[in-house]
Amino acid sequence: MSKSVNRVKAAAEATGLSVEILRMPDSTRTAAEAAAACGCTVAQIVKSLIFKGGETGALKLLLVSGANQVDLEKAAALVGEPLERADPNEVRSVTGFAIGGVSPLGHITPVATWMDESLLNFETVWAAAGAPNAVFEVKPDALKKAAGATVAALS
Ligand code: 5CA
Repeated sequence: MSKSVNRVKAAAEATGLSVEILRMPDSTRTAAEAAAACGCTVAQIVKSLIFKGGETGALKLLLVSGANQVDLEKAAALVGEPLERADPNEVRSVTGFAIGGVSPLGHITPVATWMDESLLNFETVWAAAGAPNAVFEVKPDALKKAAGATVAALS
């Protein structure tokens, strides 16, 4: 397993969450590809979207269902500053993950995290595990706890 995938596993285990990381034969880079590979609905895919605070410059992680778009006004109000899309190079240097494999867990630098409440409607969801073909299945409440996420309406 690659370093970044190992980091996801270690971060999960450090919070008491045991995850089985699957390396898929096909790409899981996008929510649609991940859903096809995992045999679940797109809505059960957790998008790990990195935004940048317009005032502080700090990166923020928003966990959103693959079926939903982030409502940036709602998210900015929760985060407390305007949000802009983060630059892929900065995403990689701060989280240690490339776009398409950004995981909710295991960032090199801690990133404040919010989770869309709609994800809690599912028995399980699937999230990226640090590579564009690596995923894990998890109960949404367990993901919330492991990621230290604040649950809110983000979409
Ligand atoms: N592995 C899947 C989920 S298991 C995954 O990572 N999906 S994702 O939605 O979280 O990651 C892709 C997201 O990266 C896209 O939805 C998009 O918001 C973002 N993205 C794609 N290209 C760029 C880019 N050039 N700059 C910043 N963000 C990007």
